[in-house]
Amino acid sequence: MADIKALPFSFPLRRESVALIVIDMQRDFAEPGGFGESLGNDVSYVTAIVSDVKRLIEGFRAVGLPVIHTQECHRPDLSDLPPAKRNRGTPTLRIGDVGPMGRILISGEPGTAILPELAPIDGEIVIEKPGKGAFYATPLGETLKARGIEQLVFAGVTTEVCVQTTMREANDRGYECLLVEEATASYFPEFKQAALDMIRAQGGIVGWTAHLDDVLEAIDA
Ligand code: C5J
Repeated sequence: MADIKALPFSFPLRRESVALIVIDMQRDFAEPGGFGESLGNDVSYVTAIVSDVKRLIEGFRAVGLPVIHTQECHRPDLSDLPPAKRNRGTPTLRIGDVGPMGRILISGEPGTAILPELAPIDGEIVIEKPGKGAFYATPLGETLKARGIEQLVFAGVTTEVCVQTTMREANDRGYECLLVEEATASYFPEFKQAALDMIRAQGGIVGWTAHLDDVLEAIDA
């Protein structure tokens, strides 16, 4: 397995300790009528990356490397939803309300599900997370430790919110983090670009960024 061509410099890939983590590729963020659209967002930015996220997931599966999925969601009784999160902004639908795809961002509801094209397969870890970061109030840290995972390759949405928050959490916990440019999206292209730039600035202060083809080539080497 080769190093991955990346910015700000090559990523020192280690087969025995790497996993792909796909953040929140859920119907609620990608499909018309979901939570993302209720906040006034253009969801086509998210649907545009689905084929590249799929290529990345299939690349990891093909060489037997672990794939982890996250879902931003809450308990049906909303006991893990702080009022400050539920009441933020002026969305047409709030978390927990009934929308066209069931209750918004509630565990088990149709809209909360991962897009069918990217659905986890048997044996893959799925982490339900109530926050933007995937380490907060979840078993992710213990799960990674138990499997000896020390490097995380990131994909998913949105770049500057749940992806970047989780990368920062992971970076502070000692993980080496790499974000795949074509496999992440924001509802605001300029925010995606800014997040990529700030992650790899100052010698990779949060982590590395790389292109999809370079990641696929390295894991297959
Ligand atoms: C947001 C996410 N943006 N997955 N969630 O609310 O980035």
